[in-house]
Amino acid sequence: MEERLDISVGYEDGSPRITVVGVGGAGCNTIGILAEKEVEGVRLVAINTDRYSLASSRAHVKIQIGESMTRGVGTGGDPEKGREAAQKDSDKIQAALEETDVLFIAAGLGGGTGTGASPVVADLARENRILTIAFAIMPFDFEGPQTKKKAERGLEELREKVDAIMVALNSNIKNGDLTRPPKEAFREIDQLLYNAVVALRDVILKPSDMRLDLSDIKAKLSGKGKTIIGVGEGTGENRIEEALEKALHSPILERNNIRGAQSILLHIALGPDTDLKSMFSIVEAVISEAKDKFPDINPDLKMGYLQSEDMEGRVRVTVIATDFEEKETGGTMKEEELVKVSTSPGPMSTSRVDLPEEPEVEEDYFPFGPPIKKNKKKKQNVIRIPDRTEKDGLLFQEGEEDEEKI
Ligand SMILES: Nc1nc2c(ncn2[C@@H]2O[C@H](COP(=O)(O)OP(=O)(O)OP(=O)(O)O)[C@@H](O)[C@H]2O)c(=O)[nH]1
Ligand SMILES: [Mg+2]
Repeated sequence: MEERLDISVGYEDGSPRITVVGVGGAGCNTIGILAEKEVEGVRLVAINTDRYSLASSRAHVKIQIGESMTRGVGTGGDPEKGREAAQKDSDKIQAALEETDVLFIAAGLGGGTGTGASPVVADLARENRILTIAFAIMPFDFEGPQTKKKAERGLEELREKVDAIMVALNSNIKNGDLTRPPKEAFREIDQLLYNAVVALRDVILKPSDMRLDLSDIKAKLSGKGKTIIGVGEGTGENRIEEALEKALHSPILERNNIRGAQSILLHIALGPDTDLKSMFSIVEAVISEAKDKFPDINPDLKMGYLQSEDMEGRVRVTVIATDFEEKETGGTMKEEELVKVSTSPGPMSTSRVDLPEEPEVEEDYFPFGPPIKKNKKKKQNVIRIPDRTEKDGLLFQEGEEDEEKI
């Protein structure tokens, strides 16, 4: 197999360097969305034992590992073989990581290559002091207890070796629209990785009016564990609720809210028609959600924003939430304290991040996993948007608050 190890490939001159590595079958498939959409300024690396999977990859750099052990056909679900294969070819992986500042490792867990080789990639990244974010995809329930066990072990190992981790659940695909073609549904998972990578790239690389840079990202993510990187875009009258809903409540991630997050990085892109008050209502909604059930925490939030003409009528919210407090100390906020936000995009939506509407499903529609409950009613997530800007000019003050329905 022809391997391209030109290490300058994929990056923009003089900018922080982002590398996305896909490991194993699922990892290589998932990074495909970045190649397909021709994301610039990001190096794509495909690592696999399976030469056939690599042949169809459009990554900038392709690395076949463990040829002598697997003869190019995968590990047959053996993580030990996956690990050994990566260790044997660690010099190639090391070369592909050279000069990287931020690394994403995408892998499906439960098989051999992704589960066994991705911790080796994480070790190499750590040795090179690269900020590393893992994007782990957990198997479907129907793949059985052995696969689940392998995946869980792999997840624990990976968690210890990376700075931050996003966990997507294949099983959650069935919470979406079941009448979609399967490829479209799986793409929703790929889209989460895409959103996270592009969000980080844009936050770091694109000029902003109030800018966040690589050191902000490092400070927020280094050694932080569970992470949510959410991006949402809204258009028209309800653009703020729509953008927040999409950024904060992914139906696919293991964690679909930012409650308890003590460290938040927020970037808001807006047009001249979105006013300061609206911008601050986004900040406060994010803080409110983090404090929901965790009234004692005081999230540390760093914000950047970009105002541009081409965002007229639109708002894009990027939230990177980490450092989750797990022990709840309070109840959920009362209904009347919350602004309800429908999960469906508004009629004018041209959003980049197309999350599905909550489907109407019948009990036995999906053939896998535990039976799905009837769900005729559209679920509503809630986001609290308090507003104190007019009253006392203090945005982050504790205490009583008005509420605004926008
Ligand atoms: N979302 C998504 N999940 C996938 C895809 N392919 C596989 N998976 C999931 O990822 C898990 C691991 O599968 P693979 O990535 O094919 O396995 P591998 O890492 O290549 O390991 P071996 O082939 O056993 O060496 C599976 O149990 C599936 O749950 C994919 O294209 N998309
Ligand atoms: Mg494979």
